[in-house]
Amino acid sequence: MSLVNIEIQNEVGIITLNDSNHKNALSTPLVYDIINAFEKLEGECKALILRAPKGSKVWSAGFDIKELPTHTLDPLTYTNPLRKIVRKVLECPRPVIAMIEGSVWGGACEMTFNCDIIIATESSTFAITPAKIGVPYDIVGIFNFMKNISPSLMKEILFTGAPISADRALQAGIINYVVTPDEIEDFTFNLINQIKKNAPLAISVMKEEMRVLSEAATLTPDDFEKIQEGRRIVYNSEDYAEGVKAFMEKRPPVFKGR
Ligand code: YXS
Repeated sequence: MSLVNIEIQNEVGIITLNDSNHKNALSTPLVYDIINAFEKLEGECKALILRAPKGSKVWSAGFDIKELPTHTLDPLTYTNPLRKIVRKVLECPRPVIAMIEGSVWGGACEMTFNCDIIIATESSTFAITPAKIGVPYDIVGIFNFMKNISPSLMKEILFTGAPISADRALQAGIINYVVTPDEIEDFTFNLINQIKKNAPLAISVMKEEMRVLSEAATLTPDDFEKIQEGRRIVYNSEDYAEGVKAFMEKRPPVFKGR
């Protein structure tokens, strides 16, 4: 049974994350169901909406912490499901609109912030929590966040792990609109109706141009190796093991800096 609901309304594909038992945590099965939904819809729809069920308190709890590998394994490699779904969103030839209700956590923020347009309700919040769990977020993920978020705000969000409000995200230009829960569906479709009147091929190529240009970053091999060495120290640290263990045991972690 799929963990997402798929429907098409007036040439718009709607993908609803529906694994409420796990707070829509981006587990491998859920991510692969989302990817399959993209592949089913992107050829026959003019835009896609990524959403949770109406009235959700938690849009997505982020990466499935229960899937975080333990010691000596990099938790966020190129083939990791989170990496795959973010690439799918970025490479989808159609506009992908994130329709947010509730709280968005960790890797789910990376997925939603890299959608093309983000519309959230007033009470939505966004939190990126690797520091709370001791996870060495990968350089691609940090790069993806920095496309939309200024360095100082990114550091505040990462270092505190505290949620920011939809209004704060709007002020910072991370998301496009904040509306009421009653408005969000009509508002989203009205925006998409404007897009649908325009040339899909031109939109598709401009989306790809922006993806390619936004990823045109220079990084020396030495710097890359230095960062990977630093990440190896983190995912081999006692703190990383403690962070995951504390989450499982539902208690605050005690980090010792080693
Ligand atoms: O105890 P049971 O078995 O019922 O399971 C609980 C939680 O363990 C589970 N759950 C998760 N399982 C795996 N991965 C998750 N991310 C996750 N979040 C929750 O769902 C069941 C219900 O959770 P509970 O009792 O806490 O529900 P709640 O309504 O009181 O609170 C919902 C949340 C989402 C506010 C709370 O569960 C929470 O704070 N979850 C962790 C959010 C988070 O920090 N996500 C980041 C995941 S790591 C990630 O995305 C990146 C790798 S990184 O860390 O680098 O950003």
